[in-house]
Amino acid sequence: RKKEIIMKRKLEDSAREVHTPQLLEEQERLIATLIEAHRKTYDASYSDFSQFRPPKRGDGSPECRNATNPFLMSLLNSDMDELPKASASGAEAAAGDELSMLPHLADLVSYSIQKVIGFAKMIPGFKELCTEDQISLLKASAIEIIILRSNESFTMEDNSWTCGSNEFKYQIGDVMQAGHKLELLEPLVKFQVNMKKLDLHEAEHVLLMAICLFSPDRPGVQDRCRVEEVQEHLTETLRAYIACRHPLSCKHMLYAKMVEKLTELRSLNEEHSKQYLQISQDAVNKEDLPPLLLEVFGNPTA
Ligand code: 8C9
Repeated sequence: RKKEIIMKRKLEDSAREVHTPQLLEEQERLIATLIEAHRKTYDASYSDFSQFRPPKRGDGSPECRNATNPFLMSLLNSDMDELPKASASGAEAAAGDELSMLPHLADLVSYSIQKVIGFAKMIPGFKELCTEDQISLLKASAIEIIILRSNESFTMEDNSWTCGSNEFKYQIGDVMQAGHKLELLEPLVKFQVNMKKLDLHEAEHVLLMAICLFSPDRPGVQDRCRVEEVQEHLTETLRAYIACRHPLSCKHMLYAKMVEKLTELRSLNEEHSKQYLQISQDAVNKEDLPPLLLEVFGNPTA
């Protein structure tokens, strides 16, 4: 009888271990490190944005977007009776011109790449990789991590990325004025909405970005085993975190849903590569694309 009770208790104990894993001290520390790394590299006041080349938005009217008479248009639409000095190319006058948002968004993306690199360097295990592997991981995941981190500024109120003032509020139309096609931007916004609905904790958000970075199947990665080891450690930590910190009502399938987001990011990434090639060729004025952006996403003229 006594033996039976002891046996029963043992079984219950092991069952509890399976169903409610503990967050190990080491995992707690990892999460704290990642959160700190993110906070150091994500400025939620967006005060740096005023240093980017300014955004230029057309009024959205067909006349403006398809301006065949940019100079006439600018004179008719303003109180000026002289052409602005810097508009010899017509680019200034046609604020609604095809690629008018490109310089600003290119600067935003270049800035974001720098922040992602800073974040990566603070993830335990990243600096221990050889430089070649660090570069391969960053090149492949940069756009995915930017899309993930941008969820913090995304709002479902008007489906925009709102970074402070109206000047730095980005809607689909603004991104189209950087040469991106609606076919790519619709899934991008849908992705943001679905991410927002997951309502992730900060710990889950930063773990997802780290897991995305440490994907062993990226092209060019030499030491796949090391990358996989780190990724498994991160996913184990994420599972444990969800199991013991996330409220029962909403943790249902959360881990699976997060993994699904990584798959969706892959297809956004793939589509992006195609469009990037197009845009970088259209951007006749190559100065529009910062050197870091060309290095990370590729320079077709190099
Ligand atoms: O290759 C790209 C590119 C961008 C501008 C160019 O002039 C040339 C090339 C990036 C393309 C992507 C869209 C395609 C993804 C599938 C880019 C346009 C997207 C952004 C920058 C549009 C605006 C809102 C990717 C992420 C989008 C946004 C990010 C918002 C952020 C604000 C803030 O949360 C970035 C984040 O790092 C923040 C600091």
